[in-house]
Amino acid sequence: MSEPQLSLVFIGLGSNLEHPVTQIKKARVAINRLERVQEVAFSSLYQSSPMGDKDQPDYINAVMAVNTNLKPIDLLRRLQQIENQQGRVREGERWTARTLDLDILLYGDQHIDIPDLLIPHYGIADRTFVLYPLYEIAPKLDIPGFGHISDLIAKIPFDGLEKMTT
Ligand code: ROI
Repeated sequence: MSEPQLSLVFIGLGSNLEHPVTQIKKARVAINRLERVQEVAFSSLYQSSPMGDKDQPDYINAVMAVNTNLKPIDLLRRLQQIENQQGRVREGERWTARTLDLDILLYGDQHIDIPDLLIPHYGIADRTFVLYPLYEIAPKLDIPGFGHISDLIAKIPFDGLEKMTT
């Protein structure tokens, strides 16, 4: 049987616990070690104050582009394993601090709505800390159902987001 075709996939990375910059860099290495996943691009790191509960540390975020022929659900399970390896605790955790959050933002031009997985990611169009790093590595992107990334960027000020130099 032939392998499924390669898709270009964008992954959002976020951390605000246990040395967030190190968490993001470790996650990049771990994603690169996955079979059938190759890095295409990696954005700068961005620092921002938390969206949601304000009583938690600032976040570090980045976006990574990879080529993969893993099925979306298989990629999701592998990313969850990496989150768990990096000490993520999954209890009553919505909107609270985390060592590592890996979200599949886009999977080619596919629209996916299955349990555990909604793609494009629901926050893609209005989260500054997702949109700006995504724009940095894919300024010509068309986001299925949302439109061209430059139009989305134009609606969201680069507010409270700090591009890091290291
Ligand atoms: N806030 C910021 N700035 N960055 C995140 O990655 C992030 N992730 C989250 C919530 C708690 C919504 N807030 C965030 O899950």
